[in-house]
Amino acid sequence: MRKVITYGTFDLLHAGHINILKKAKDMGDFLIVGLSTDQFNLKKGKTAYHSFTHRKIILESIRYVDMIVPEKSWDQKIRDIKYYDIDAFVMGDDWEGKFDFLKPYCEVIYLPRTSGISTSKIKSDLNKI
Ligand code: C2G
Repeated sequence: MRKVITYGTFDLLHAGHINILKKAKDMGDFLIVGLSTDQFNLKKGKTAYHSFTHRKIILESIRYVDMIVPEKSWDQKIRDIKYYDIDAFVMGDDWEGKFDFLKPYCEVIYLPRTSGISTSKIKSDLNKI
């Protein structure tokens, strides 16, 4: 069984999130999502609208997602890849190159982001209403 992992906040879920989750799942048989905790988001300098609990409920309902684990720190990825026996790590290409240190442990794949949509764009557009 080919296992894929990806990480993110997945706040205010939109088509860009769904597209990468679908593409990541299509690269294997089992997709694990490392979902950023609210505490970790503070370290990422972002505050999600939905709590971790709600973002997890929403993500669990997506057909492409097989398992969700909390993302609590920047340095858990190697541990996760070994522990869950991951074959491929997938991220949007806004992260291009940032996770190449994972290459000794699994395939590292950066996929093109879906243009024209982002959680921050949703927030700023709503503020203009
Ligand atoms: N994404 C995308 N297209 C968009 C918006 C987001 O493909 N229009 C992808 C991102 O590239 C990322 C995933 O969707 O791979 C989740 O995006 P975020 O929730 O914004 O995640 P991020 O804050 O980038 O956190 O350790 C990694 C971090 O947790 C990633």
